[in-house]
Amino acid sequence: MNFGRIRSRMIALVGARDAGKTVFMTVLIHELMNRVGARFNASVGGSDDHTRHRFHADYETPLYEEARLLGATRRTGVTREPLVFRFTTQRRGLAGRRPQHTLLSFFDTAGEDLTSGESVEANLRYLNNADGIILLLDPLQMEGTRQLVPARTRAPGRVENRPLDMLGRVTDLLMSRPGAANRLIQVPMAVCLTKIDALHGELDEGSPLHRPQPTAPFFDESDSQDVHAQIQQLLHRWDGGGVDGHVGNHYRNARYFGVSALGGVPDEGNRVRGGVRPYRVADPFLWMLSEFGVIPARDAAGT
Ligand SMILES: Nc1nc2c(ncn2[C@@H]2O[C@H](COP(=O)(O)OP(=O)(O)OP(=O)(O)O)[C@@H](O)[C@H]2O)c(=O)[nH]1
Ligand SMILES: [Mg+2]
Repeated sequence: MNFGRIRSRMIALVGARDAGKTVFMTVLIHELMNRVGARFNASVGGSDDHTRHRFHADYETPLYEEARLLGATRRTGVTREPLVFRFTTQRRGLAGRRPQHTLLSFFDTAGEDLTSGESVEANLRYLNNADGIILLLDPLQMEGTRQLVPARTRAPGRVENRPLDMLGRVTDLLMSRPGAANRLIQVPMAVCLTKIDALHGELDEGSPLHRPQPTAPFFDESDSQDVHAQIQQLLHRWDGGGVDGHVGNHYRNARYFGVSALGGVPDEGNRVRGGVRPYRVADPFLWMLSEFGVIPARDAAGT
């Protein structure tokens, strides 16, 4: 077997405590394995036994078979091992069809590791090697949504959880790379508002976040631009201009997304009633794959 043909990409998942990282990763991978793969005629699976076993036992079974949400991800101490998945598509070339493999490593960071600059330095060095970063922000932690949703829907507010502070720590780390200080950060960054289900009532009728999620076998660029503009507006409404200004001033290639991994608010016992009904969870990931050239991007609304 020629392993030299396998492109390996590392995607890091970061976000403050309770932002929804563990749930997002579980649902994303479950979707990739069960639905999104078919959409792109791709197959997705764990690339080693450690990943296959851990994903099934620690992530998928509790959520999908027991409808139970996992507790907080514990901080590392030792180097965290990523879960590694293989995304395989067919590529047509002169020599006929051949498989194209992309390895994707996911780190499910503990939000606890992001509460101080020091601990970011110590625990998130791997961010410097990421080919893409998915940054999750919990809109329910933002000042502007406090009056909008019942208290039990929200994770307890903690000062060190403030989205802008957390983003600032990640930026500091990325800027400490040699030569990075006086240019925009190059790595693609998907900035996602999670738990969008809880704020459904706050969106205008015509919002792109009310549309059915795209199902065509390409990344829908025009739909994504609409969502980007909507999230930018929501960030200003709920969080002031801080996050948007920070992203614009530090990142060359950032895109906004709105996702719901669960599709509804869990009950008092933090159990998922009525099953997991994700909305747009795969979008940020598909954008990355299109940036990497693994899947095509197209303007569905365009001519
Ligand atoms: N309404 C709603 N709530 C969600 C969703 N995803 C997660 N939550 C809630 O947010 C809580 C935290 O989610 P986790 O995925 O464990 O958060 P995390 O970012 O991994 O947190 P740490 O591991 O502590 O860093 C869950 O227990 C749910 O109550 C969602 O899609 N919708
Ligand atoms: Mg977690």
